[in-house]
Amino acid sequence: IKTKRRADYMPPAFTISDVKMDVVLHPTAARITSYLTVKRLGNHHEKLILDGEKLVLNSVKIDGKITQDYEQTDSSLSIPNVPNSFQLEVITTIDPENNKALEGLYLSSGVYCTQCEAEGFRRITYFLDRPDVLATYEVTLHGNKNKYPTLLANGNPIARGEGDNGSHWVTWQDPHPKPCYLFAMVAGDFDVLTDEYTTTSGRKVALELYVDKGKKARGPFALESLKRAMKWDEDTYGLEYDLDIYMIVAVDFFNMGAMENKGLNIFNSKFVLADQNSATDEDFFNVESVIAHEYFHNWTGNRVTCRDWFQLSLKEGLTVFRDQQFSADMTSPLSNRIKHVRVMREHQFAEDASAMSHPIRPDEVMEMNNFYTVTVYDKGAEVIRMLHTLLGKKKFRKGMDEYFRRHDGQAVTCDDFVAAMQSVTELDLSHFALWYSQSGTPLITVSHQYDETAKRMSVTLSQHTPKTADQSVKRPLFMPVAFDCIDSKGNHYQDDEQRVKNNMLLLNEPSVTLQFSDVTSALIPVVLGNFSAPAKVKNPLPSEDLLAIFRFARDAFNRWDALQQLYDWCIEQYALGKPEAVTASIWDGLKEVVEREAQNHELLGECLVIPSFETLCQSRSLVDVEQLRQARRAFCQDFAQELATPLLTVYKNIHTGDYEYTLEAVNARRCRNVVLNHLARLPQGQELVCKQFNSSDNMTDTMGALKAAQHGDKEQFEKLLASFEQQWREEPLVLDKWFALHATQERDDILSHITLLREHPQFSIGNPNRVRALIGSFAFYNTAGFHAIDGSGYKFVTDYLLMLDKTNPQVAARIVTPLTQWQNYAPVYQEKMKVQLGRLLNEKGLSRDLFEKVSKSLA
Ligand code: B3K
Ligand code: ZN
Repeated sequence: IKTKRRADYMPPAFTISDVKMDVVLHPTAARITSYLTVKRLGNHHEKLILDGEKLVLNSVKIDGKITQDYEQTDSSLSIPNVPNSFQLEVITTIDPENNKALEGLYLSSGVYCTQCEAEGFRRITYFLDRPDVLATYEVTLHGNKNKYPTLLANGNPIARGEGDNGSHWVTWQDPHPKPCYLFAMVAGDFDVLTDEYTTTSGRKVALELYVDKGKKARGPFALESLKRAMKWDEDTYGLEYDLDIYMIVAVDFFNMGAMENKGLNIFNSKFVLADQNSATDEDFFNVESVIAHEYFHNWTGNRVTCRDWFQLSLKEGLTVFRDQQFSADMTSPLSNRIKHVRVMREHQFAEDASAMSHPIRPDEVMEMNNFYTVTVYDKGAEVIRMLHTLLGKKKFRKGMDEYFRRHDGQAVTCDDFVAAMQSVTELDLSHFALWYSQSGTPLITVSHQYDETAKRMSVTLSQHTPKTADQSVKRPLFMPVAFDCIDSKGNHYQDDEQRVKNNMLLLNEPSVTLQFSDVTSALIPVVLGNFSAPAKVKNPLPSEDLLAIFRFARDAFNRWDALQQLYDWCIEQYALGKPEAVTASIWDGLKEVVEREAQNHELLGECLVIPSFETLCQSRSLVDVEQLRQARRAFCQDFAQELATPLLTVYKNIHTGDYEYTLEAVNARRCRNVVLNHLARLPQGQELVCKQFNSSDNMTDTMGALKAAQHGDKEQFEKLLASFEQQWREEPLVLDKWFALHATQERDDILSHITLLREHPQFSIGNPNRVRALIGSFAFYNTAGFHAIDGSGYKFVTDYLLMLDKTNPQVAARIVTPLTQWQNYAPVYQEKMKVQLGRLLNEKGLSRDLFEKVSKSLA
């Protein structure tokens, strides 16, 4: 298996400017005829080498004449002695029904659809399957009229007609040159929701949403979200949609969330279908944000695309940043920011600490699908956010305008993006650009000293990036560190030299020391407001200082974070066997927090969430899983007991009324459910849980009650689970919530329990949503079961992956992630995790996807 390197990039030897395709659908023998306009680039005599996988080749014609002069391998078709400019016709046959990898063209539950990013187009026909080859497409689809009344491809429909034996055909034309990874086609029998959107400049766009028959009522929210996204992109970036029609198709079998194919997005139905009965507030939020994300790709990704796959963050980091901005505008900045930080701390920091560590612009790749990571996406978005912080809103917009002015219609690099930004600012971005090439999580350490006699305070911030599996030498980064200094009464202080400007410190050296003169008491440094850089912070402060930050800091994120740090410290005391270190005054401080913020549902809801086990792991090393898990659990139990009275008051005082999806109502439900989750650990909570479950008129409160119930009486929990299944057994998408809840249970027989659930009529190894819900949830979030000390959890997941890898390597390679993060755990766990990774590595015929992750993690 070959490693591809970023440094080896070469422009293509040929290009393809126009593609005409004729597709005759058939479950096991679909016939693809492609007519390609090919041109040699530059002065050379190389042969034309096209990519192709799992294709049956029927014929090759050059300028209309059949030729046998070609060579075929498993992954390519080479044709020597071609003219400088010619028409190539290739006919291939493929097998969509048996395509269980869900890449290329596949047929699942009666729907044909495609997934071409990153390198799936080569499973449809021979092609230069690389993003720097841009072509216009005209595609004709033929299919049975009854079974597939809907035939879709990118662009606009330009002709349709009837054929023999009950078939029909439609021709689609996409005038915008695009890389083949944005190609899509769909055939099926759907319900359609239609709407219309008029852009600022007056262009009318038809909107069409295709969903499974009978699911129409769950579509409107997605369509409304789309219109909000279109409007927002016009208002915020001046970007309008550029075709007459925008289509979204929801399918049940999909490897990831959604795909931004030009004019024809294909979505996992999980991110389209939503109504109050079947979807939680979180589901609604996700629908809106994924719809927006894919829409925003039309400019950041499609109009300006990537030169090569190493540049993936060019489109993904930027588009995630844009969808985050959008969501913050549609809902609220604080809860959004906290959401992103949780992803960074739980998942991205863990990736950096593992053998899969890579920069947001990777240098080496075996299987591209393995690099759709939290690093490329979420850390990538954090890097863009820092640029936004450094340049300010106005200049950032100017830089974006310049980026589109320079590169519309091109396939470019991350350097091109930074250069466009550089052109609008005096700030030298050359040091900043290190964020693209250096992997790892920087640690900012804060130390401070107060000199009582001199009445001087000094605060030192130093940065250090620990070496990672992929890079041993690290340099200091350039980062904006939001900084504030307060005293215990809440007064704010400015440093003598005014190195902190507008609460922002630009850290570009290994360390910097700030001086504060004429201060009459020690000050409290408040660091990394709004999570201004993707870094870890070590700023050990006593609990009273953390509570003071919560009370007085200007930055809401800092306030939330101070409590997170306090919880983390408390749990550590429990782990050290000193729970009494969490004194009555700390509990009192926490009670006060609840009482004082009782009306602020958004902040309180977030502040009452105890850091997850995974987040706790990131501030520790060689974690003794069992010890930390027990400590966290014991702390949660005491938390509920100590705070019972104020929590109960909050719960009772939040009246959510009839279901509405509004910001206020979402925050109220969220706060109430977080509180219920604590109360459920107490005898007096059982009734509340039951009552909420039975009286709920929406999925948010139903799931809130169900999740809370797992902390209380086991029998009652089982009862509620059973009643949930009764109600939703015909709705696999809803049942996924139930599968996931089962999979994360702490119970001694968890493995046989999951084995039993695999036999559930709605479970299927062929459906990625089911597999992620049951097996993925276990591997990622069932701390007790996955990390069982006898290694049985690791073995269980590995056994499953060995099976899954045979059909769907992409999904298998995602679920292996927790195993590859063995470095974080104590040696007893490490050894057992590595045994299972070894089993995977020894497997004959292991996919490239799994091989890359497993071999790297054992290297
Ligand atoms: N660009 C796609 C992801 C493709 C993943 C390929 N394995 C969805 C998105 O990021 O919008
Ligand atoms: Zn994306």
